Amino acid sequence: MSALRLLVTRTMPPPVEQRLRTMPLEVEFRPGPVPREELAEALGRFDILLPTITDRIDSELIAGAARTRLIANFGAGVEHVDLDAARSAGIAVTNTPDALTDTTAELAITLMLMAARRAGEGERRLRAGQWKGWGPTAIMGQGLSGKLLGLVGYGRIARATARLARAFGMRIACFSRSPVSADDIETFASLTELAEVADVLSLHVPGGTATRHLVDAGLLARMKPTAILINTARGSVVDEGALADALAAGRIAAAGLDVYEQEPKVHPGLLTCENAVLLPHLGSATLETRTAMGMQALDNIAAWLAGAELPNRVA
Ligand code: 8YV
Repeated sequence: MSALRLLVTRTMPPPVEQRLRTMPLEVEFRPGPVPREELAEALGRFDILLPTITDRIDSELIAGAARTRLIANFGAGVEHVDLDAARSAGIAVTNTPDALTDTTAELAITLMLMAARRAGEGERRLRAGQWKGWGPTAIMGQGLSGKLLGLVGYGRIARATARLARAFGMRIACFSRSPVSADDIETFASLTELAEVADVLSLHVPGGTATRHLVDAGLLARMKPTAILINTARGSVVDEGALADALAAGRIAAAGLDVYEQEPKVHPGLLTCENAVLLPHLGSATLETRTAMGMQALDNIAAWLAGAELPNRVA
């Protein structure tokens, strides 16, 4: 019997590639994003795909998937894969939910601190030779201690963010469909009510149609003028044009973003806002975490090869 074939669509951390080479598979490694036509063709040639967020596997591609039976996604978010279409086609889909929890929460806190303390703006000024020296009123930001962190969603990353935020003396509130177990977290029945009182509003919901533009001009208008918006979830959750307008007009104080609606494009209005901290989707970008994510994807593949239950099955 010929070996099962696996396509890895991006370069993986070395330990992940090393382990892959020991698995009973014929593996093809691709260095960069795989163009759509090649991805379509791959679904007819490979039994297993190990894709990332940059590979959009929609219902049209899945309809033509003659060979693929497992999509072992490298990453927690899977809105780039049409899960319903995969289910109907009998293709299993897994993700890597636990590996990146703390790392992404750390990045949410990084963005909060940078936005609150105007760190990016200060650094840009210094590098441009425009720092004229210390002054009692120079580049004044705001502190986090005692402020209210409003979590939108209460999954793993939101809970990890809350844990870190407590160390900064923040109070925590939440709007979530799932029950909130912590005694010190006030829950709100509506997102608008939470947005009205939060000093920092941090997004932790999945992407996709259900959450598209949850943060729009209407919601931004309800936020405090001193509030900070943090997005480490998915770009589609925020209407970027509306956010750029709100930041430029000072309707909210600042935003810290790691994800964008059309990555790697960033709304031009955001690029000119000094009060926007803009990071290039670094949420899970540490060597340890990217390695752990790869290993978790391989654990799912190993389970599938063994005919066992898939540890992180999402479809
Ligand atoms: C990943 C992420 O790096 O896992 C996620 O959902 O957003 C990122 O941190 C990316 O998805 C890799 O596919």
